[in-house]
Amino acid sequence: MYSRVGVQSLSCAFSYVWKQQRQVLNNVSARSLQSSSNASLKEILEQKIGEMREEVAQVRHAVGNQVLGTCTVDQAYGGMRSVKAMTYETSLLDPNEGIRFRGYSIPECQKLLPGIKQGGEPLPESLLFLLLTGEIPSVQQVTALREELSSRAQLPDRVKKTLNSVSPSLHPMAQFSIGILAMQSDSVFAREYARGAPKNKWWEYCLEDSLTLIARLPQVAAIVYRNTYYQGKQLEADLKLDMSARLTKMMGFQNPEFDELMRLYLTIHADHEGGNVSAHSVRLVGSALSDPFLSFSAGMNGLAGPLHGLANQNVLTWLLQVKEKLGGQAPTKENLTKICWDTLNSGNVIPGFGHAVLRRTDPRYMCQREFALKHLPNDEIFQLVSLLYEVVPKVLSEQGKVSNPWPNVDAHSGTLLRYYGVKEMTFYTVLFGVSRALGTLSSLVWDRALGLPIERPKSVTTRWIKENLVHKAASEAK
Ligand code: AMX
Repeated sequence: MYSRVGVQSLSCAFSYVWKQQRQVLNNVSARSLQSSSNASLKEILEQKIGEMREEVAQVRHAVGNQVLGTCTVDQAYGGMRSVKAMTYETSLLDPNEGIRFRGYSIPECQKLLPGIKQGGEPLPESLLFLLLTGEIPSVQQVTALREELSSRAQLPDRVKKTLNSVSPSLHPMAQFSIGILAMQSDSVFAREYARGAPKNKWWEYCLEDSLTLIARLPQVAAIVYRNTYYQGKQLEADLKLDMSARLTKMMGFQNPEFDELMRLYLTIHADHEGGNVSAHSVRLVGSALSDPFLSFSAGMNGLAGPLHGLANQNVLTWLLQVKEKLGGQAPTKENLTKICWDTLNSGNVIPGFGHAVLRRTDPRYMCQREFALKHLPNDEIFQLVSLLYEVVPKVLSEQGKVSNPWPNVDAHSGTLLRYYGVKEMTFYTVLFGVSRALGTLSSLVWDRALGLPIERPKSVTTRWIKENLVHKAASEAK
């Protein structure tokens, strides 16, 4: 493994908010860095959790009664879009700049997080360390985490049996979720909670379950893949490999370049702050103290929706339809514009474009585009994707409905997977799910560490709104 550059070479183009956030991180890190560069994940977490509990108490003491966000009637009917009503520590999404994991942008993560080779993509295990602790790990620390995960990676036979008994006609995301639920009886959190574990220990049991889940997910995914598309011919897990290479090998691929793509893929899909459907489902279900297996399965059921993670499957389906409609003609801006309008006029969305928070091209799209420019510049589908990048935002802007006409992460991922041989589109969201575990479960550990209570926002009926707001407004207008 190779750690690429020092912390001092961080890009200096940070927004004010991020400078402040980084400062907080640096202050915390400065206190602990000397002792922690070789410290174990758990030791660092123990220290950070103590510090963070204190920090949260101070913040709540100082500004606990200030308004964080408001909610209009339109927002209540409109999916609570942009209502600031929760905290989430592992990542933050800026509408223009995109995601930052613990303060680090994707290009910064690509530079700073240890990978398997010089100049290569970061290891998702490195990102996991960052998400959990807020610290860029040393090579030694990532090696230790890899070993920890490997030691937990073997799937119990009873889980394999459950997965093998499921009909391969079930959507791979449903199979994946069943596989996750089938591991629930291994939950240390559920066992210790039932034994009366004290609240300040819950995060440790949550961490236990989260590491086990993350370690085993590649094999769950690979079994779903082989059962669905390869008549159940499964391949053994090579526990010496990092999780990305282990996953591709168990799926049946032997291509180091594809392993690198998988490292990038599993890194960039990991987390996207707290309000998206998968992250929020994990948080919400976990807040009832359902264990991490139950909580993560709930998140995966949300990820399986076409407006969320399933969009990666739908994008490739749509791209292949576009190709078919071209009927052998070379794609041009003109014929693609017409096809895009046909899609919209038939009442469908253009998958892979738009976002509830982002207002620019998703940096996760950009880093996949850069990967494609480096490794598959002449691929026909990549060239189609490139041309659509010039066409779709114009069409969507002209239509005038969308808040954001730019591509999101899903507009690109399927093209890369297909190039390396994963042609089964219905499987794509499972890979998204393997990655999403890194962020949502790291966050779940912090939820328990910070003692977050059960979530229970207040709802009202339309009648309540009429009685309390409409009638009031009408009588004031008289
Ligand atoms: N194509 C056509 N219409 C779109 C569109 C698209 N790509 N994106 C948004 N719109 C439409 C919406 O359907 C909505 O129409 P309506 O008023 O008739 O219901 C209108 O534009 C306004 O929507 P918005 O405020 O721009 O978006 P949103 O926050 O409600 O939804 C999202 C965001 C992602 C669900 C939406 O952009 C979409 O459906 N995109 C296509 C599916 C997709 O790529 N999803 C993946 C998102 C990333 C992820 O979670 N993995």
